[in-house]
Amino acid sequence: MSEFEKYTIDIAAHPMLDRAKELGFLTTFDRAKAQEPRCTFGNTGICCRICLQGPCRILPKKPGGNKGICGARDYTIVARNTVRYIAGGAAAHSDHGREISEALLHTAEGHFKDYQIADTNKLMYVAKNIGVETEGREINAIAKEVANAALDEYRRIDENEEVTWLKSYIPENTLTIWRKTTIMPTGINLSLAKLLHQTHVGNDSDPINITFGGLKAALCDLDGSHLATDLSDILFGTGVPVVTEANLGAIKADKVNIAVHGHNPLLSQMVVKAAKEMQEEAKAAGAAGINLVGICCTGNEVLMREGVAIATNFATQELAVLTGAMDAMVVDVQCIMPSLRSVAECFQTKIVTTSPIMKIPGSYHYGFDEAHAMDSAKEIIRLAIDAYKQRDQAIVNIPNVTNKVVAGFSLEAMLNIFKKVNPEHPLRVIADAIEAGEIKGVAALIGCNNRKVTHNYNHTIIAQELAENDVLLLAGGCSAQAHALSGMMNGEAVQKYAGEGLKKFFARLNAVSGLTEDLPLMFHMGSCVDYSRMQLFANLLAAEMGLDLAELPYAVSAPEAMSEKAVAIGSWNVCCGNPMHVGVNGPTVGSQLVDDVVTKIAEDVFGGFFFWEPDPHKASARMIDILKERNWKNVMRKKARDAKAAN
Ligand code: BF8
Ligand code: SF4
Repeated sequence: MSEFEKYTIDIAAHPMLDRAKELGFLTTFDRAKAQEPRCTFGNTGICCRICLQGPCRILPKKPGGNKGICGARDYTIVARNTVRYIAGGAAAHSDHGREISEALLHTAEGHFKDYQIADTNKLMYVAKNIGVETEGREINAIAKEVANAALDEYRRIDENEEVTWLKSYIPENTLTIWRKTTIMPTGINLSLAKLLHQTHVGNDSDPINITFGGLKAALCDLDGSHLATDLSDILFGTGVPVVTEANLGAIKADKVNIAVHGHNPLLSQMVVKAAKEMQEEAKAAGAAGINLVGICCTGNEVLMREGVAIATNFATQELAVLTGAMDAMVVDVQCIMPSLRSVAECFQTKIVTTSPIMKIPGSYHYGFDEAHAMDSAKEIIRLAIDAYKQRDQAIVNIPNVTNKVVAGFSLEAMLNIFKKVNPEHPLRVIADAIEAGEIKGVAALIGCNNRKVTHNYNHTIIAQELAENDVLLLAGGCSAQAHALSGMMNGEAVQKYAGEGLKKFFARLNAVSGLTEDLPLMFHMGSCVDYSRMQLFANLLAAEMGLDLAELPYAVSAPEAMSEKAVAIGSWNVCCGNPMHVGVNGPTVGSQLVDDVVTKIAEDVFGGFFFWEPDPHKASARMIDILKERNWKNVMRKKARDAKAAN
């Protein structure tokens, strides 16, 4: 038994934490310990640092202490802090989408020679959805117009207009609610700037108005994410089922190991391509070849499209370096720990930053130039080959842990499988299983790692208990990686964990899927940006079942939510009518009023709501109850309709 069991359930992580201890390197787990006990003000969101008079805390026992210096009450402070998380998250996701849009535009115009349009079917599908003419036009002309439509989402400032992507993909009933509550965004940049303005000192103090401003920003997150996924699929291809492996054992002692880490696939796709061409160079340096592994959502992107193995997820990124066999870690944006540089100093590992807005002091910075993408990727790989030559094989220590992963389930890939059963109405396959009671509904497992809880534990328990109770699972982000690392993303896991109904459901699909492997316990739909795939799935399933989104037996869980993006994602899920579990304290708990708005009132307005539940057993039980209740209501509604029709 490892002394680190409280830190993580990942058995590959334990020997690496032993190693860190020997080396005297303090990992993120040690640093989390150093932060305890947490400040209650900060932990509950009632500390305001919005102006230089702060920090102001809510101190009810002191005269005047129930307000900040400017007079802001707890509800204003909590609402402002929460929506500023959303603004940060939406900015990150949307800016990622903007970069992909620029890349598609330059590719279509012929300026980015190393990129091509990989999926013309997706291009046509997206073009038709957003109203771009396709008949008799050249591919590049269509791509250019689609890219410009995406860029218009950022440029638009006419408040009478609406963002295109949401308008094109979200069901009309939900759009009506968003319009009535004035949260339908005009343009992404405008909405985010307005929210920062709204929450400036001495501006809005109405917690409801602030919260709704935040929800508009959350919808910008969905809009920017959705177009990022669509345009990434067009540029790099839409995921198809792949079989690979996950965990630190995917790092190979005899190869030049390169980890791609971050979120944006523009560079990592090129690294994959370059690595294929440069195997001989690696061999000339004495290695058996080049081995790519993925971490965090860049890892998910190249897993989906290229079948690249997963090394690990957010919390354990430092441990990949501690193997001593990582020659380069190439990072782009988001969720990259600044501490990577200091752990890399113990080894030959080169940390290579590539974005002008993500640099780490002391690491290698290669300003990635999309106009010469292949050259940039090759230069980075050469750096890794050089590092390999300096590697001391005697100190390499790679845990012998890997698990089989079956992934790559874009919505298109899933529909292709369901079409084998029902070519006309693929989602009838799921609708029938729900209506027959074979499965209880669908749950999306999403989100990060958060050092406030044991790494990957809650993800795993919730997934196992939902599966045991016949809930069909979708997964993405670091949550999907948690399941991949622990061996739950393959057909064997269905036999081990699924209830009888879910087993039957999978058996029917396996009989016709045409895949070499059985379907896994959960459909890995990609990175966090790709959560729009899950929402699109929910939209289509609701349409197939004749339900509103808020009636669909669908629930979402982020057991270890951590980032600002997670707050934005959770919020748009609520706006879409989805019950949204979060396994750590919500940022609103410091104000009863704001907390009631997001956990109770939200349901009356949108049908979706947040609930905070740190206990994974209670969380899965509540999710199952919610699915059962939605099913029961749907049966009752149908009975009432049938009775009315009979009279
Ligand atoms: O975007 S799940 S820790 S890596 S924020 Fe970050 Fe969270 Fe991981 Fe992907 Ni998403
Ligand atoms: Fe204090 Fe008000 Fe400034 Fe916040 S905005 S730090 S509550 S004075």
